[in-house]
Amino acid sequence: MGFLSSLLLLPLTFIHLNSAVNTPKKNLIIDTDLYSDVDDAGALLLAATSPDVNLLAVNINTKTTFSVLAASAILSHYGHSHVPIGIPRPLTNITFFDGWYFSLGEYASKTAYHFSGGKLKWEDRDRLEELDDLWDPVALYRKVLSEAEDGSVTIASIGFLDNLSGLLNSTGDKYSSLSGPRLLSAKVRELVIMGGGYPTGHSWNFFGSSSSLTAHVINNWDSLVPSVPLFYVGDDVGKYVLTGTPLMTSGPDNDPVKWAYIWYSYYQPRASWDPLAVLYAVHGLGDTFELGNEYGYNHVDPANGTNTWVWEEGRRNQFFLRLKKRNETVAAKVDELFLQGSLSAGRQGAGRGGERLTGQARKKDGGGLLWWAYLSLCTVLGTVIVWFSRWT
Ligand SMILES: *[C@@H]1O[C@H](CO)[C@@H](O)[C@H](O)[C@H]1NC(C)=O
Ligand SMILES: *[C@@H]1O[C@H](CO)[C@@H](O)[C@H](O)[C@H]1NC(C)=O
Ligand SMILES: *[C@@H]1O[C@H](CO)[C@@H](O)[C@H](O)[C@H]1NC(C)=O
Ligand SMILES: *[C@@H]1O[C@H](CO)[C@@H](O)[C@H](O)[C@H]1NC(C)=O
Ligand SMILES: CC(=O)N[C@H]1CO[C@H](CO)[C@@H](O)[C@@H]1O
Repeated sequence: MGFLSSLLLLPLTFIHLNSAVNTPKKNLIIDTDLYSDVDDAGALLLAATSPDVNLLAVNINTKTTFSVLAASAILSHYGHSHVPIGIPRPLTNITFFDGWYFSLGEYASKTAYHFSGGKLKWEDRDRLEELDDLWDPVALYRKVLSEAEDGSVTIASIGFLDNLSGLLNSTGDKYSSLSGPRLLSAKVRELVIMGGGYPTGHSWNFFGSSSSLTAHVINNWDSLVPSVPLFYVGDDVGKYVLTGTPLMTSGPDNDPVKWAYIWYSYYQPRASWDPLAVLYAVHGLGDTFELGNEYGYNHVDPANGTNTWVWEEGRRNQFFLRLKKRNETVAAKVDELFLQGSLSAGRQGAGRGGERLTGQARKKDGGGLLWWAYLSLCTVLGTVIVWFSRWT
């Protein structure tokens, strides 16, 4: 009876979580390389569907048209068409090709095409740079930060750090008279960075675009923005937390992130580097993470992006995270949030995307139907149990 009743209560818990309206929302800005790995799409799903998040902006740190369009499509599907998007210029038409394993697919252009939506649409792809709705990342950071309440913003950097370097170098403009570092000091409560290895590592997010810009941000942070703590989610944290299977097999057919995972990984689960960084940015340590250090700071080699922890007792502004639970336990939690988020979009009536998918592709799975069958079964069984307990 214990198992049966908890199975029946599960949907009620979901409904309860989704209707919690009184929790103060966390102001979040995401800086993402939504392009080469699909975990950025999973991270956007979490940020866009968490009831605890007020998503202020999404900055892209690759330069391709498809990243912007995919971001717009994903945000629009989850009911966030209003969230502004920034990307550095000039844009390119480059698409990801897995020339390393020859096993991963490309998802950004497909997501952009099949789920086109929001302010930046597939039809506009040749004139994106002319649109007022497409921001320069540094200008967008400065506008959104200047409008936010003091000390209220969390920035989750889940890609390259080039835009943050630009923000640190920025000076007063029409949005704020403050320099980049002063604006950050006034408005930001923490910067969460996915990248690096701890105590030492060689990480794609640190060397993949510009090692020297990564070094500029990380090596100068404590002197430029001493009041804002840095939290690192290293490669090792998410590497063995494999997620995406329930989303791929049981998520609604009209969900762009479900398809992004399928197109990218062909139904194989994927490491959760970026989703875990967003999970920390939203919920803090909780029962999922613990701090790996009490003191010290990160140093990045500007020549090759290799990072090394320097154990200096006097420095207590930077921390790297470790998992507090087993990989499988954390994966189950992320998977539950993926599925819950993707189902919540369907319930809100958002997400009419995916019209361009062929009938054949859509027929592949009936996850949405299964879910409703499950809910109906719960209702019927629940009624039977209530009746039964009255008679005994
Ligand atoms: C991208 O491709 C489109 C055609 O689909 C072309 O019109 C546009 O000029 C290209 N943009 C760049 C930056 O190459
Ligand atoms: C910011 O300034 C530093 C020098 O202080 C420079 O090395 C770096 O390239 C600049 N960042 C950007 C994005 O231009
Ligand atoms: C990066 O450069 C440093 C200093 O030259 C060197 O010690 C380190 O081995 C290099 N790392 C890689 C991965 O090449
Ligand atoms: C996750 O899996 C890796 C590889 O098997 C292992 O080294 C690590 O200890 C595991 N971490 C946790 C928290 O279970
Ligand atoms: C990847 C990239 O080019 N980033 C840019 C972020 O924004 C600053 C300022 O707009 C540019 O200088 C960077 O090049």
